[in-house]
Amino acid sequence: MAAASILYEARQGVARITLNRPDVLNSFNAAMSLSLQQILAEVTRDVSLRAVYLTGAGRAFCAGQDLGEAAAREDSGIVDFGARVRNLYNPLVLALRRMPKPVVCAVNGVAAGAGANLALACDLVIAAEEASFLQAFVKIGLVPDTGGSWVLPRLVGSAQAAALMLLGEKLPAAKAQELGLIYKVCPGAELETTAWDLAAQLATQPTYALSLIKQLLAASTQNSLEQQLELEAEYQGLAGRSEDYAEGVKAFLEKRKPSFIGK
Ligand code: T3D
Repeated sequence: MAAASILYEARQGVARITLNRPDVLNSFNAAMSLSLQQILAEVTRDVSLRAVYLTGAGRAFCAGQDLGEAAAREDSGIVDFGARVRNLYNPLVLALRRMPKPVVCAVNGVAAGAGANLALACDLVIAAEEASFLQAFVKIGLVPDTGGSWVLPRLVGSAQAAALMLLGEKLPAAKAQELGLIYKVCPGAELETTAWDLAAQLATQPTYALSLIKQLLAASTQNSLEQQLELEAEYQGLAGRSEDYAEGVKAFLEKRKPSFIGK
């Protein structure tokens, strides 16, 4: 029986998701994308899960599209790449961005093409020192997808984004951190513990406020200052009515650690 292309378990309030096609550097075939879409939809709905941890099995994070599957498809006739991107990759980006809980991505090795941009759709990206990021699309005559052309200029500015997308060169993890592409780098042997501990800690935090913070960050890329100030006021109105706010203030006054329930 074929191994599952996505491994999934729930522990300590964290949904742990592993891309699991290590022989092909966890590259995406259609089945893996559809399976990941289904898991992300379930995790979105499950209020007992308050953080997500995403990583890859073996020595890579994800090498983007499975080029073996692509070659087989091309042999059998014309391929609608637009439809594939709409059906297989765009839903993943939107699910991660709209996930009402924080997503920590542990990039354990090379992240190429759609794999790089899948990582960049997560909220906090931690990479192993030996990991790298690669906008590989141009090397095979494609354009960036999976949100790359949207997120890269916003993270690193248009000059660096242009170089990354037009040259398709490998960017080592340390350089990715220096440019502001990712949150941080750590030794490979410490990646799992560092990223997992962060996800587990986030799962004890005021999840509702975290989800509103994610929405504020997303909206800030489009909004004027006036619009953003108004949105902050609106969301503060919502957060201020949450049970976690009441608990946070009570715990502060009682000089103890808060016990947040995520509502
Ligand atoms: O229809 C659609 O889906 C359109 C959407 C497209 C989105 C995209 O993501 S386009 C970009 C596709 N990805 C790439 O072009 C990356 C291709 N891979 C590489 O450039 C390199 O493999 C890496 C830089 C990622 C890693 O290099 P390295 O030297 O560490 O490993 P390697 O030796 O090249 O690869 C190891 C094995 O994985 C090898 O198989 P083998 O020889 O051991 O049997 C290799 O063929 C396989 N592999 C690596 N990447 C892919 C792959 N197999 C299938 N698809 C891959 N993307």
